[in-house]
Amino acid sequence: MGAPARAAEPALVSASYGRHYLVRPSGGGELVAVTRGKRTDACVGDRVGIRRTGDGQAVIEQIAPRDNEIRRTDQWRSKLLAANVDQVAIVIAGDPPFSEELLLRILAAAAVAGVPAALIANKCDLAAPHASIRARIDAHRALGLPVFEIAAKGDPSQVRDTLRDFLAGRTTLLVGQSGMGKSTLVNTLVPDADLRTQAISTALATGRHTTTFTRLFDLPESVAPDARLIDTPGFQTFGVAHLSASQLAHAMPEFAPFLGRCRFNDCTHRDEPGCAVRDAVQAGRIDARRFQLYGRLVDETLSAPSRQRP
Ligand SMILES: Nc1nc2c(ncn2[C@@H]2O[C@H](COP(=O)(O)OP(=O)(O)OP(=O)(O)O)[C@@H](O)[C@H]2O)c(=O)[nH]1
Ligand SMILES: [Mg+2]
Ligand SMILES: [Zn+2]
Repeated sequence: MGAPARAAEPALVSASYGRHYLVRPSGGGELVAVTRGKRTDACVGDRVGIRRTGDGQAVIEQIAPRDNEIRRTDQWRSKLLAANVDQVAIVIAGDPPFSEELLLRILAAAAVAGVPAALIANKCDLAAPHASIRARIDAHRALGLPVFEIAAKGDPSQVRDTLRDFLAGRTTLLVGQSGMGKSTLVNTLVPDADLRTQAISTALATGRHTTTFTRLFDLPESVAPDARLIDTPGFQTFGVAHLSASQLAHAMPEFAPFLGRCRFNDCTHRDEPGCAVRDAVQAGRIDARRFQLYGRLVDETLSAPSRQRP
């Protein structure tokens, strides 16, 4: 009989860059870690069991079942953004202009994951660009989405006052296109984030300005109690091929009154006759542009080569 295997040490994944991770053992500190063998499916927010190796590093041995996970699926590849989050904050801005379609894609992924979403409309100090997205901000408010308007580069105390209640007691995943100001916001809310970003850049051998790794930060108690923020790399695509047509339809809040009223039970609300959703679009009760975007997402999901389900 061999010696009994030592129980894995509990830890939280606090950063990921490719196959490299940082983990926080429950006893404190932070270690560089890798997954065992070819496993690459750990992500920030995962509760894991680790084994320390001699060189002050660690191997991730187990991943605990997740409460939720946010993922995107581009053509062939599925990518986990984070797990076990309480909410998703999508950062948008007028300059560079945010994409309505990308926003809808993230909202759908969050809705299907069962994670509440909110919008952070950043760079409100840029008067003309901000005015150019005003109508779209209001449209999302009208759909029931919380929206916070801030200037992450502006007065830090104003940013804190606007976001404190929203962030307190929760783990918030920051997502959005590149250049919207996610990292700037983190730096405003977490005074030593810049330093810690540099430290991890060295540890994980990167050094670019645009964010290349996903990173969890604890907010100082004075900014928001018991709050964590996860900064992520910006993206230019956000595939939703892992979602079904029905999941996508349920992710559209304005479809809700019409779902279940179509002639066919499995209506995808594309070309089917007797579609209550399309009737609602024609009657002006659903925004035609949003419906058109929905159609593109459904086409993508129906033509996905091998639909991967989490
Ligand atoms: N005027 C203005 N500029 C801002 C504001 N917030 C961020 N910026 C600028 O926008 C640019 C992009 O900011 P980042 O914080 O790097 O954006 P990001 O979303 O983290 O980008 P990625 O890491 O590439 O995803 C930088 O030049 C910031 O200085 C703001 O509130 N007002
Ligand atoms: Mg960034
Ligand atoms: Zn229908």
